[in-house]
Amino acid sequence: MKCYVTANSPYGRKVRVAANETGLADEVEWQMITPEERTKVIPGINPLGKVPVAILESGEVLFDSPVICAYVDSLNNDGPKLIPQAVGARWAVLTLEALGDGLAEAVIAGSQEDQKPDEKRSQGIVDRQMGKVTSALGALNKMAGDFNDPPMMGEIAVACALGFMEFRKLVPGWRETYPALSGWYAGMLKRQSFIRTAPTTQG
Ligand SMILES: N[C@@H](CCC(=O)N[C@@H](CS)C(=O)NCC(=O)O)C(=O)O
Repeated sequence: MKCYVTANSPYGRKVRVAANETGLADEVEWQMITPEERTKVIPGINPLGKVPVAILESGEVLFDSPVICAYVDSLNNDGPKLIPQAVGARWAVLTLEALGDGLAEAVIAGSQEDQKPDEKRSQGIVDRQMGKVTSALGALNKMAGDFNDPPMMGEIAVACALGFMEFRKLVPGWRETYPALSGWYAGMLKRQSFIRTAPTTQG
């Protein structure tokens, strides 16, 4: 499988962490591209023009990150599953993944709007996205004590979103405001899968 990612995409990081956690990272041909290359190359593969996107040996194209992560997990027959089969646990894991992905989406939308020059920037959009970020952080702080250890797909998505939020410096002081969540996140950052995939450049 070939997988296109950018260095700092929280969604690309999810796939990279999932591949590391399942021991499959070396079996993926990673295509680390710049945002400029993404604009040129990816629309020919994914009509939405977004990464991550994977191309299987068969030529089949997979997107978006929940689909690629589920595919990676389906290849993992030896280690612990990132997405459980059991009905109750499965939907809880996938819903937490959606909350993590939604947090990342609000962080991206909020920071992109915030970076615009004053004459183009909408404070209403920034406030709306920041409202989602704050509400998600509050909910996650309450849930952190019950998170799976080792992490499953939900925890991985949440930690990737938090990593991107810190990288963009969007919520200064969040670690003090949400101590249960930040205590859990500090533990996640020690995992090899997160150390190996940390954001590196301003992309
Ligand atoms: N729901 C998608 C979101 C993917 C996404 O938004 N990727 C961003 C990078 S973080 C992207 O490629 N943006 C380029 C664009 O929107 O044109 C997923 O989970 O993979």
